[in-house]
Amino acid sequence: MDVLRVVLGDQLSRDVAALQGLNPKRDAVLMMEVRDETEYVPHHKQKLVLILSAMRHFAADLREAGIRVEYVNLDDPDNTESFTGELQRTVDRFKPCKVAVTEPSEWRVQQMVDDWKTGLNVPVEVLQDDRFFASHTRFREWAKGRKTWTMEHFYREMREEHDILMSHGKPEGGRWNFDADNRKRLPAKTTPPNRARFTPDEITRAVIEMVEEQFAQNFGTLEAFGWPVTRSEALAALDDFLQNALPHFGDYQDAMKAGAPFLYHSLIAPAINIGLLSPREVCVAAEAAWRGGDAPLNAVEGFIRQILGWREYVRGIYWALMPDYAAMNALKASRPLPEFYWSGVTDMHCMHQAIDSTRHHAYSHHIQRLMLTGNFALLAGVAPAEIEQWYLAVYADAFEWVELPNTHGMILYADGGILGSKPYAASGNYINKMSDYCKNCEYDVKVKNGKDACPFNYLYWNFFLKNQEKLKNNPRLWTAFSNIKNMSEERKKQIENDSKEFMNTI
Ligand code: FAD
Ligand code: DLZ
Ligand code: SF4
Repeated sequence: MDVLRVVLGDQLSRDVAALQGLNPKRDAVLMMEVRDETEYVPHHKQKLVLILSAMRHFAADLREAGIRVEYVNLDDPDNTESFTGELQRTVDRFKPCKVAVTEPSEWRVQQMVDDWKTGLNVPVEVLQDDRFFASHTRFREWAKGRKTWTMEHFYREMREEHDILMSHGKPEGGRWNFDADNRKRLPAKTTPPNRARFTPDEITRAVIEMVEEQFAQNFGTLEAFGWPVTRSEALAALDDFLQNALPHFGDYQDAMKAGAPFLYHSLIAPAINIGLLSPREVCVAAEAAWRGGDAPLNAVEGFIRQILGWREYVRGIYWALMPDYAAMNALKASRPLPEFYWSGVTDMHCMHQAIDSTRHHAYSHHIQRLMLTGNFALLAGVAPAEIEQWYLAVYADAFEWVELPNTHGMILYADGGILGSKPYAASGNYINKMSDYCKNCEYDVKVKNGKDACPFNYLYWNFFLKNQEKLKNNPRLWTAFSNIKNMSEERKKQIENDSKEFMNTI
C-alpha cells in the first residue's frame, strides 16, 4: 500500500485534502467509528445517527467508485476505541509508505494527530483543510496588530477577497450589511413553509437501531430524524432552503414562534459541518438566487454573512486562541447547569419550546440558542464548561470549533469581550417582542417582580447588579448602568431576593 488516507467523521467531502491525488490501485482510505468520539460528550441520539450513517454512506460511495476503504465499525470486536489505536492497528496490518490526513477541525483531535507524527513508525502528512474560505494563517494575518477583532471587518475582507456579492470592488446594493431591513416579528397569520426532511434508508435504520440499543440513556428522541446523510440529500436540502425559505430568511431571522422549530432557517449546518456541502457552493448558490431575482438582497446578504462571516470568524478565533480560550471565565460564573436543560420541564414557556425542539430535532435555531438557552445561562451565572458541554452534546451541528466561541464568547462573555463587545443579556421584553411565547406562559412578562413575574425580568437586572464592577465601564452598557444608578435600594433588594428564590427552585 502506498498512502493510507484517513477520513474523519466531519471530513465527508469527496475533494477533502486527504483524498486529493488518490490512486485507487495503490492507496486505501481509513474510516473509524470509535467510542472515544461517540462518548466524549453525551451526544444527542440524532447526532450519533447523523454522523455514523453519513460515514457509512460515504464509505459505500467511495467503494462504488472503486476505492478501497478500510472501515472500522463501532461493534468490531478488535476495535481499540480510539483514532490512534485504530490507525496504529491499520498501519501494522498494511504497512503503508505514508499516512495522509486532513487537519482535524477540533483542538482535542489535533493533539492526537500531533502524536501520530512521532508515535507511528510511518511518515504522517497533515494537510490543510481547504474547504474553508480562510486558512488558520489567513485569519492570524488578519488579526495581527488589531486592537479588536470585529467580525464585520473580517467579513468585509472576505467578501472582497472571494468576490462574493461584489460589483466593481463595491458591495452590491451599496451597503455591506442589510441588517437594518431584517429582524421582523413573524405576523400571527404567517405559516412558515414545510421543510424537506429525509426518510431513513436501510443504512440509517440500522444505525438508528444500534443507537437506540447502545445509547439508550442519551438525550433526545429519534422518531423525527430527517437530516440529510448523503451528498445528494444535502443538495436537496439546500435546494429546498433556496426555494422555500431564503426569500424570507432576512425578515424573520430573529423571529420565534411556538410550534415552529425551523421557520425560515436553512437547516444546513449539520451538512456543512460534516462536509456534505461546501460553504463556498452554498454562498455561490445564495448569490445566484439574488442575481436570478429569486430572493431579495437583505435575505441573501444576511445569509451569506452567517457563513462567510460568522462561521469563518469563529473558526479563526478558536484556532488562534485554543487551548487558553476554553479556560477563560471573565465573569467567574460557577453555577451548575439547571436540570431542566435536559428534561425540558419548566414553566418558562420560551425555554420549554427551545428545549423541546432540541430534544425532538437536535436543533433549535440561532435566536433560540442565543436569546433563550444562552441568555438564561448568562443571566443565571452558569459555569461556562457546564453549558458548553450541553451545547456540544445536543445539536446535530455541534463541533467544538464552532460551538465554543459561540457559547464562550457570544453568549457568556467568558472571554471578556474578544468576540462580542458586550454580553447578549435580555429581559422578557425582548423575548415577547420577537415571539408569541409569552401569551401561553405561567409567568407574566409585564410583571417585574414577585412570584408571577417573568424570571428573565429580575434575572436581567440581577446579572448587571452582580457584575457591576466588571461591566460598568463598557460604553455599550451605559443605559443599563444609568438605570441601576437611579434604582432604589428597595428595588435592588427585591431583584436579588426574587432571583435567589427562583434559582433555589430550579
Ligand atoms: P441558519 O440560521 O440558516 O444560518 C445559516 C448558516 O450560517 C448556518 O448553517 C451556519 O453554517 C452559519 N452560521 C449561522 N450563525 C452562525 C454562528 N453564529 N457561528 C457560526 N456559523 C453560523 N453552529 C454550528 O454550526 N455548530 C454549533 O455547535 C453551534 N453552536 C452554537 C451555540 C450557541 C450558543 C449559539 C448562539 C450559536 C451556535 N451555532 C452553532 C451557530 C448557529 O446557531 C447555528 O449555526 C445555526 O442555528 C444552525 O442552523 P441553520 O443551519 O438553520 O442556520
Ligand atoms: C462526532 C463524531 C462521533 C460521534 N463519532 C465519530 C466516529 O465514530 N468517528 C469519526 O471519525 N468521527 C466521529 N465524530 C466526528 C469527530 O468527532 C470529528 O471528526 C472530530 O471532531 C474532528 O476533530
Ligand atoms: Fe419566557 Fe418570560 Fe415570556 Fe414566559 S413570560 S415565555 S418566561 S419571556
